[in-house]
Amino acid sequence: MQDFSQYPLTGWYPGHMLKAGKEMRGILSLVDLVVELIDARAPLSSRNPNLRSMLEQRPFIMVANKTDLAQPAVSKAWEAWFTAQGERIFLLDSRRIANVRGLTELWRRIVMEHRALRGAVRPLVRPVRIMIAGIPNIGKSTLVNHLHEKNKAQVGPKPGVTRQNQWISLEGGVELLDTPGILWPRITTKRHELLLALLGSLKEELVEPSLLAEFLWSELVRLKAPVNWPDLGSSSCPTSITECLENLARRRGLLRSGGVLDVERAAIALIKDYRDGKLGRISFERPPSTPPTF
Ligand SMILES: Nc1nc2c(ncn2[C@@H]2O[C@H](COP(=O)(O)OP(=O)(O)OP(=O)(O)O)[C@@H](O)[C@H]2O)c(=O)[nH]1
Ligand SMILES: [Mg+2]
Repeated sequence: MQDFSQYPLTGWYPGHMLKAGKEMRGILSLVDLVVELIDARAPLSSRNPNLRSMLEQRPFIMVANKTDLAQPAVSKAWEAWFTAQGERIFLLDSRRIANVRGLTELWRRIVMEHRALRGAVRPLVRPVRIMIAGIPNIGKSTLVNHLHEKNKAQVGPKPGVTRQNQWISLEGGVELLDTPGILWPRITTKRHELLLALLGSLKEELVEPSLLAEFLWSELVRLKAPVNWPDLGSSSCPTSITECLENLARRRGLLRSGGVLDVERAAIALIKDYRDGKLGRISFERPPSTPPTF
């Protein structure tokens, strides 16, 4: 595995996340269920390590989102792995409405079961309150909008779109709380940070496209991902990032003045192709003891 530890960490943890994290602690006492969205492509790296300690006995479910960008067999293996650890997990492509149906009913049921277990005798007369949490750009607001026919939450392909908590009432006695995406104060390895950047959860300007493209290429090599290399101008998996970007620049006609290959633009194009799903479905993490499936 290529070593990226020589690059400094960005340490991105802006004020609005600190504030949102504090608010989340306060609001948790008001909610009946916490739903954490994680990224199906990297379920461990996209979990907030601090969230569990804040829950205080509140029921909790993970939703592995963006499954359309992950390898289905790996996502299934993750589902089995988390379930074996006693965690509740649901696989989701939150842009597809059919997959979302039934989700709130499941959540309601979990809340009712939890209340029954804790000896609640009276039925809940107020709406069930559900907090949707997770890292930036993971799809929280997209999911909330699918559950609410009027698309109330603002969404966008960059981190930090939602800046404030927003309660959204659904039919059937459910209130959803859309929250701003938050990271945690200390991400300790550059690899972890680059992975979050690739998933789109780090502010775009913080990581040079050339470095992010190199990280992506090194992951494609590590995972032996079945990329259609000829589409990117290489006959097979290139042996260096330079070769990869030069071939891509040549293929796409990305030139600077004087006919020099524009590898900077090629880096941006490679990242975009990946994020648009054009390099195929790639899972960056596999459950421990699961053999690679490529
Ligand atoms: N491929 C794919 N894209 C998705 C999915 N869900 C959401 N997206 C896209 O991810 C981007 C971010 O979605 P948002 O719903 O704004 O994410 P968020 O978690 O609310 O982000 P913040 O408000 O910044 O924390 C958008 O471009 C969505 O279209 C999914 O299941 N698959
Ligand atoms: Mg949002």
